[in-house]
Amino acid sequence: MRVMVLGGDGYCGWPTSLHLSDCGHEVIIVDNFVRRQIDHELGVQSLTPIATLKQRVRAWKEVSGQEIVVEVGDLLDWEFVSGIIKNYRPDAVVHFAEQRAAPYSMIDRAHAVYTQHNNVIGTLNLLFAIREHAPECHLVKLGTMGEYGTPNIDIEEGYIEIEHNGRKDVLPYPKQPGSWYHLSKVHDSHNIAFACKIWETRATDLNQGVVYGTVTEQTERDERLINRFDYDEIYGTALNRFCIQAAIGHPMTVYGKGGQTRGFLDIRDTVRCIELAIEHPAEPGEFRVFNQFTEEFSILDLAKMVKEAASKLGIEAKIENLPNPRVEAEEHYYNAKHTKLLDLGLEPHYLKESLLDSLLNIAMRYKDRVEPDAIDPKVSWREGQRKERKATSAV
Ligand code: NAD
Ligand code: USQ
Repeated sequence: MRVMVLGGDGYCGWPTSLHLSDCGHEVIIVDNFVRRQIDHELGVQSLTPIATLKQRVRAWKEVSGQEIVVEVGDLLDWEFVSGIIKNYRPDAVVHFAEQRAAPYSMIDRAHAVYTQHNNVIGTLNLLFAIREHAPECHLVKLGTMGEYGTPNIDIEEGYIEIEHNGRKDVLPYPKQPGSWYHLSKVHDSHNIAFACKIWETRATDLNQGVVYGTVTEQTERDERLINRFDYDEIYGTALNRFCIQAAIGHPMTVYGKGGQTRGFLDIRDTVRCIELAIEHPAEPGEFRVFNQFTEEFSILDLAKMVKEAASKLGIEAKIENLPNPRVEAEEHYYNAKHTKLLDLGLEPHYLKESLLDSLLNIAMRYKDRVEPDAIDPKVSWREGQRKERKATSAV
C-alpha cells in the first residue's frame, strides 16, 4: 500500500513510518518541522538526541534497504497539500500533523488560536485534497480520548444509543474536552464526519490515549533512528515526566489529588494500531471511530508504579501533590470501551513490563540532558490567557 504519514517527523509519526515501511508499505513522510521550531521557542529539547529527518531516513535506508520519501511542507498551504495528494494518490493517509500539547494551547490567545487554526484548517485542506484527487483514499486521523472528557457514564467507541421521549437513535458520543487543543480535535472529528456524509470519504478517527515509551522494534536498530522523548512541562506527558523526575531526584509532580484517570498505550501499540487501521479500511462514507488505548490508570497510580520500578534501580523516588495548574476533575468515574482494535488483532504491551526498559532506563541513560527549569508547571488554565506571547507560527 502507498501510505502518506503526515507529521512523520514527530513522536508518533516517526516510529509509525518505520513500522509501516518495515511491513512492506511504500511510505511518504510529510512534515513542516514546526515541532522542532517549538522546541526552540520553549528553550527545550528532546531528552533523547534526535537526528535530522534527512539523517533519519538515510540511516533507515542503510539499516533496512527501504526508501522513505520526504515531502517538506505545511498542511496550511493549500497548493502544497493539493499537490502532494495529486502526485502520490495514496491508498491511505495517516494524519498526525497537529499541535498536540494541551498546555501549549493554554499559554495565551496566540497559542490557542495557532493550535486551532493549524489543526482544524490543516485537516480541512486535507479533506478537500482527498476529495479532489484521491477520493478512494482512507484517512486515518489521530483524535484523542480527551475529546470525551470524563463523563459520569461509560465511554463508548464514538457512538452511543440514546432513548429520548420514547424514540431511539445512535448518535455521536457527547464531547466535553478540557483544553483548546482537545477542542481542536473535536472540531476535526465533526468536519471529518461531515465529509464522510456528503462526499463518501472513508475515514477512521483514532481516539488515542496518552502514549508512552520511546523504543520500537525499528528505532532500536540504530542510534540515529532514536525517537523523541519529551519531558518538559508543556510537551512532556505525566508518565515521561515522572520517569525523568525519578532519574534526576526531583519529586514526581502529581497535579492535585492525582485521581485523574486516563487511557494509556505503549508506542509499540500505537504503530501496530495504525497498521491494523490501514489494513482494514473504513467503507466509503463511513466515519469509523476506535478508542486506541490498552490500559487505564490514575495519575497517582502511575507515580506509585514509577516509584516501585525506580526502587529496583536503587532510586528512592518521591511523590509531591502540587496545586493543579489545570481545570479538570481530580476524582471521577472512568470506564472507556476499547475493544475494536483488540478485535482486529492488537496484542497489547503492558506498562508493568515496559516501565523499566522503555522508560526508566532511557531516562537514566540521558538524564544529563535534562533542563531542570523545564520541569515545574508554569502554564495555568486559569491565568494563562491573560498575557500575550508570540507562538512559533505567529497568529
Ligand atoms: P508531535 O508534535 O511529536 O508530532 C507532530 C508532527 O506534526 C511534528 O513533527 C510537526 O512538525 C508536524 N506538524 C504539525 N503541524 C503541521 C503542519 N501544519 N504541517 C505539517 N506538519 C505539521 O506529536 P505526536 O505526539 O507525534 O502526536 C501526533 C498526533 O497524535 C497528534 O495529532 C496528537 O493529537 C495525537 N495524539 C498524541 C498522543 C500522545 O500521547 N503523544 C496521544 C493521543 C493523540
Ligand atoms: N499531570 C500531572 N503531572 C504532570 C503532568 C500531567 O499530574 O507533571 C496530569 C494532568 O493534570 C492530566 C494528566 O496528568 O490530568 C494527563 O496529562 P498529560 O500531560 O500526561 O496528557 P494530556 O495533556 O492529556 O495530553 C496527552 C498528549 C495529547 C493527547 C492526550 C491523550 O499530549 O496529545 O491527546 O495525552 S488523552 O489524555 O487521552 O486526551
